[in-house]
Amino acid sequence: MLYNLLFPLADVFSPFNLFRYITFRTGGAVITALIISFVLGPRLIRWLKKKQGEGQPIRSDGPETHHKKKGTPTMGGLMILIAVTISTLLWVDLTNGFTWVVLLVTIGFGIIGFGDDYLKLTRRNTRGLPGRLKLFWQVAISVAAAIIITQISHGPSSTGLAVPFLKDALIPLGWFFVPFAAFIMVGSSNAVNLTDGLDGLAIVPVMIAAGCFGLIAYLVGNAIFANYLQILHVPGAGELAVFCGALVGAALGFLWFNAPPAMVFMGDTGSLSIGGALGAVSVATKHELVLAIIGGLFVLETISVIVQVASYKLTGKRVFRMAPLHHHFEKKGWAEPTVVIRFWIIASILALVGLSTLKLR
Ligand code: 57M
Repeated sequence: MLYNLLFPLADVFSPFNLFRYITFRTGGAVITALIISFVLGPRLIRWLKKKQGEGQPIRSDGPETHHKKKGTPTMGGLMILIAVTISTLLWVDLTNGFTWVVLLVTIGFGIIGFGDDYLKLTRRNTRGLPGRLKLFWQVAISVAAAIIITQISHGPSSTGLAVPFLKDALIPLGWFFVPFAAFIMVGSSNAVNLTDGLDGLAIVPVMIAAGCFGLIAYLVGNAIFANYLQILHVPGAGELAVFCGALVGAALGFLWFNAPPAMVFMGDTGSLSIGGALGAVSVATKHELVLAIIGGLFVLETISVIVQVASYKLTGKRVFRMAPLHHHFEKKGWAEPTVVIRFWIIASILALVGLSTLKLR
């Protein structure tokens, strides 16, 4: 909004010329979201504790170390959603279509997650919304977002799949791009959801991925940089750097309260929305497969569940002591912070590999 209001006045007051720069507005978005999180956090946590009484229902069959978490409030994702939305709308060019699509997915998935958390809290169980209902609405929102993205992207790239490490490799998917893109958004949403099972475990890899995709969006949206790096140029995608900046700031702010021992959990309100947001940004910037690398920790956690459930159903035997993967290491006796920090290290290494695809081609 500030861009739309102040940049046109740059002739009158030259410092307003700063608002033309995506880098400046991304920095503003990071700081604004961080401040909102710090100001809102304590108040929201007090309100959630008051409303939720016993807080997040803790499963009895989970790791013994989780039983002490009883009473921790959930739905802390509301702080992330509010900070990201306000900061993005304040600093982004409001005429940018990609931003509105990504906000549609972020808020839409957040509402689904809120419904799930609300039912868990009111019914005092860990079931929440029926899985099929959650999936239906996630698919509906993702398909709508995918169609809009193809409409606002231009040329053959709008329904093509870019392959990392290969220059000019664009696999034409035609209309199949829509279900593929929806799969990316729903998949990344649920992968972050599965990963969010230890204090700080999901939010830092989300922050790392958002930072990486902020850089990717900026480069993809800039014709000169895109040409130099021989990556697909997507006009208008650069504004998503502002959204990613807001997500980084909000995630950093949330981490202050989710650091071990967590004062609040983000809930499905947070995990479904920020996972879907990363998926939507990766689709808009034509870097879907790079998300699988940068968000590789989320992929590993999801694969561990698929392998565990398949093995148990087929052979009656478990591959891991418990899935997702972070619980396996808890069961091996690793302390929770040890698991979390080592998973952060893995996420950081995968992010560097993912960013290398910008140059190695
Ligand atoms: C999402 N939710 C956490 C919190 C967070 C198919 C199966 C793998 C599904 C999976 C499952 O239930 N996933 C749901 C994970 C839960 O966290 C809440 O959920 C939100 C995220 N969606 O924001 O509100 C618990 O995680 C802990 N937590 C923290 N700190 C945090 O910052 O300590 C979360 C955030 C919280 C808290 O204890 O209550 C979760 O783990 O449920 N199921 C599982 O993950 C279960 N695994 C399992 O059943 N494995 C089986 C089969 C099915 C694969 C097996 O290995 O044989 C484990 N989770 C729990 N108990 N809670 C193990 C059993």
